[in-house]
Amino acid sequence: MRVRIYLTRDEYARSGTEAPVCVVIDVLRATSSIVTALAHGCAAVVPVAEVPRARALGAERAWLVAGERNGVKLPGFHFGNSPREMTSPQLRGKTLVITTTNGTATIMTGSRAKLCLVASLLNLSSTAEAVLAAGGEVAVVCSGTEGRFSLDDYYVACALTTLLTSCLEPSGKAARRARFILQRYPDPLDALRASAHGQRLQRLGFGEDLVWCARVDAFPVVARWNRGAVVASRQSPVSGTARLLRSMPGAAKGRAAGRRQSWPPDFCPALHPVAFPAPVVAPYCCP
Ligand code: 3SL
Ligand code: MG
Repeated sequence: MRVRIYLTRDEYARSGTEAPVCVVIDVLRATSSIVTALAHGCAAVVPVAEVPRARALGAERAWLVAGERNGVKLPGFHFGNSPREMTSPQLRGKTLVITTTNGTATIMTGSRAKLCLVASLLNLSSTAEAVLAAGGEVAVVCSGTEGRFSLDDYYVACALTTLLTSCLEPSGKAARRARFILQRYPDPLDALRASAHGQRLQRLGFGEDLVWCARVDAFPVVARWNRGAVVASRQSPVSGTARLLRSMPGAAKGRAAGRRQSWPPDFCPALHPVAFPAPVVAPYCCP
């Protein structure tokens, strides 16, 4: 397995990589919102880049519509882009169209890969398990903010790649950098709060969204692109890697009231013999 982190959508697009697996991250807030919606029974989430297109699809197909520009809900839309809105019973069994500043465009770019997964902290281990099951070359794509590096997305990319390679004793600069970031922010909420976009969201009054988005493994959902929409496949409760990853100290319990998580967990060599074909040695790199 080869894992490479792309710091922005443009960097990924320019690279021309043909990695068969692409994991898209916009933890604040598009991918967290999509994962939350799917975890609460939404049948499919259709990401679109443009506001008029979202509006038109909503009207033509009687789909629910969500989205933001500058962080704020768009006029006439059913929902903004707060993941906490995505628990609404209105979404159960329905299709939701969503347009956001960055995240939805990044998903569409990543959707050209054979397998495109939508990741957040909320579904971190589930995503890791799906990636391990797929194997091969993996592009982890951070949406970034306004075309630039964004700590919030990079933190999730580091957490994911560290999980993926934890049993492989990764060496090298990139792996060390990822571990450094996780050690610098043992609590994911601190990383989200420290990021420029996190600070902006807090100023806009969305501080509680950061708390929501920081809950590691709150939902056992694999969110994957399937013919024009993001859909969920729920994991079997007995599946190998996810169960092992979740059993790691502090990794899985989410953010219980007032309890600080210990993250990253101690990476345990016992993770090595998982239910998948022996993990292939992972050259591990990022720019
Ligand atoms: O850029 C995006 O896709 C959004 O998630 C940004 S915001 O958090 O809704 O402002
Ligand atoms: Mg973002």
